[in-house]
This record gives sequence, C-alpha cells and structure tokens, in this order.
Amino acid sequence: MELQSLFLWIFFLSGIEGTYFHGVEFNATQRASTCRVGWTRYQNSCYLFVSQEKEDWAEAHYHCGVLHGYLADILDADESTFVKTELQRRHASGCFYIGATDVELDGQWLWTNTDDPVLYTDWGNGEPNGDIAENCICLHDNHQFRWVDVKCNRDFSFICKMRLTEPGPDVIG
Ligand SMILES: [Ca+2]
Ligand SMILES: [Ca+2]
Repeated sequence: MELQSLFLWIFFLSGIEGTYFHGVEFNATQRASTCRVGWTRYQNSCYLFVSQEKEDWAEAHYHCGVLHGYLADILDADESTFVKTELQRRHASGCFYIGATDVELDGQWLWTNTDDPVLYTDWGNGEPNGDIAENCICLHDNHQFRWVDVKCNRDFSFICKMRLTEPGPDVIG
C-alpha cells in the first residue's frame, strides 16, 4: 500500500465509531481495573494476542482501536520479555505486528498511539533491513519473537494493548 493511501485510510477508519465488533458490545467509557476475558495482564496493562485472523498493519491498528485498545507498544526489556514469553507459551507462529512505524521518515520509528520515538528496541539479527520498503514491525518466530521490519501490507497476527484505568488486584468476579 502506498504511504499516502495508508495514512488516508487510517484517517478514514479513525473517523468510524466502533461500538460493536464481532457482535460484542463494549462501553467506551468503562473504567477497568481488571483485564477483559481473553486479555492477559502485565503490570498496569492488558494484552490481546490475535492470531486467528491475519491482517495488514492498518487493519490491525484499526482492529485494536475498535476494542478500545491500541496496537501494542513495547517500552522496555521487561515488557519485551513478557511478550516474547507469552508468545512462546502459546506456541505462537509467524509474525505479530506491534504499533511502531517509520513510514513518515525512514529510520525514525514512532509509536503510533503516542507519537513517541521508539527508544527501547529488540531487533532480530540483521534487522531492520528494509529501508523505505519495510515500515512496520512484527515479532517473528524465526527470530525468537524479536523485532523485524516488514512491509506494512502483509497480513500477520498482531498484539493489542490496553492500559488499566484503575489499577487494582487482578480479581475475577
Ligand atoms: Ca523503513
Ligand atoms: Ca526486515
């Protein structure tokens, strides 16, 4: 997908108000202190590992937004270890998109949910190597789920993240 059309599409999708997804209703104003069913808690955030359906980066970005999360950022080594451990525990395969892109300026990776520069990185050997052709990041099983840059129009699994608004004990019921 062309750079401009990618961003026009994201702009278009961001204008759609999604209150329903796959028949499940979510309350946008809900304040959560525990993770929803299917999401996994780490620190003060919840993570959803979506591997049933493969989507390109823009679709994955939109999909996480509909779920009131965002395409995950990974901000330090501890969080990276958590995510990689989860993927291995689930016997995941293939590649999982996260929320960084260098589509605006090659080599300057930004987390799209905050526009913050990507400070912590966990690149696989020889990565990133795609220059202007590869502007999205996924965690690849061939690299023990370290990061590789890939073409944003490829269909992959992805990881959504949601911060808990009211941190509390992870108690069900
Ligand atoms: Ca690039
Ligand atoms: Ca690459």
